Amino acid sequence: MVERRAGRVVALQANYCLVVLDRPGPDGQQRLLCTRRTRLGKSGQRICVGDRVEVDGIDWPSARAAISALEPRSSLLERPAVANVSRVVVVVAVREPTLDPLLLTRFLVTAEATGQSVQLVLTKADLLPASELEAWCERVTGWGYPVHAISTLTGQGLGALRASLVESGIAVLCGPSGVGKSSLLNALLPNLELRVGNVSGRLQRGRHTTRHVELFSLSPTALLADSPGFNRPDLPDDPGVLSQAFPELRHRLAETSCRFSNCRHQGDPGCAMGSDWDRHALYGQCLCEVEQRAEALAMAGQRLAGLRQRGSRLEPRLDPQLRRESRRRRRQELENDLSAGLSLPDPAD
Ligand SMILES: Nc1nc2c(ncn2[C@@H]2O[C@H](COP(=O)(O)OP(=O)(O)OP(=O)(O)O)[C@@H](O)[C@H]2O)c(=O)[nH]1
Ligand SMILES: [Mg+2]
Ligand SMILES: [Zn+2]
Repeated sequence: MVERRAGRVVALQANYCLVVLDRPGPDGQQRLLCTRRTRLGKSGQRICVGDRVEVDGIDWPSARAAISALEPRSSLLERPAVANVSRVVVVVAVREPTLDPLLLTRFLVTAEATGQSVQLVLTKADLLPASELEAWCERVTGWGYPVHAISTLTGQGLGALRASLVESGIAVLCGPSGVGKSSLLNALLPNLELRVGNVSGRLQRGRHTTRHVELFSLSPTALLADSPGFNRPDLPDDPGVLSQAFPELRHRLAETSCRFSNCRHQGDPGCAMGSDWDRHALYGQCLCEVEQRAEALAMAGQRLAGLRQRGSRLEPRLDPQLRRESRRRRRQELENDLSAGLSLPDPAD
């Protein structure tokens, strides 16, 4: 009989998945290096860190196996790709690199796309006067996010953060490079010794030290993922999805509605949101980008469908050969008219 075991993917390495089994094997092995069965690839199923899987073909002495089945996911964070997340922890530094509210907002928007709870960690609290730190905490609390201000140098805030992360489930640290995600994991799990890199240059950017997503156990039931930092999270394609990713907007719109159903929530008359909210301008910037991309996509779609925009009308796009033909025909007709004694219209008309 084929031996099958259930487990969870905790890391991806080139073509291999590192799977931790729910129950240890004969000699206590619990971590297996696994390939994927080809039929998994054929059904278009991509395996992510966090996925629940079934393995077979187990070779205990070499701790190898093959993933034969993938369980349905309860949630997915697209970037970094982590399945079955219960909490997304957006991590930004208060300094080095400088805290940019727009970049922070973009990270929060991608985190919201999971539909799971989102919290915020402000790192390097030791680099900012207490009053400025407090002001940041109040500001993001006003956006609707629980926040922990921490320092891995002084230990500030680490106890409270740990308490919030040991709830069962998978939490993911995500944020720009160099903000101290790996340093935080090292502080929470002192035996880990993950590589950290310093920040450099005028903008104090990180060096993309972490290259892979990996899950670590904070408690028997709580897993925490480190992830590679990146600097430009994507926005959704749909303005409606964008508005739902701002808790301030989401909560207001759940209570009351704007006068027009296609309201852009930019403080136009009849907008339930008005313009008197902190992230009004940040929302506007994100919305413009989403709308511009939607427009560019629509134009590309029309071009593919052989249509083009003429003022407010769509008309069939003629292929250049046909257009040349029809221009030649018009010129010919004009010449015929002229030779028949008709005059051209006066250019001043
Ligand atoms: N002053 C100060 N520096 C910190 C703190 N935490 C981390 N650092 C420094 O920040 C730099 C970047 O830390 P990392 O942990 O590598 O950052 P990261 O977010 O994992 O970066 P990537 O892996 O590139 O995404 C290192 O030089 C750390 O020593 C902190 O609390 N205070
Ligand atoms: Mg790192
Ligand atoms: Zn509105």
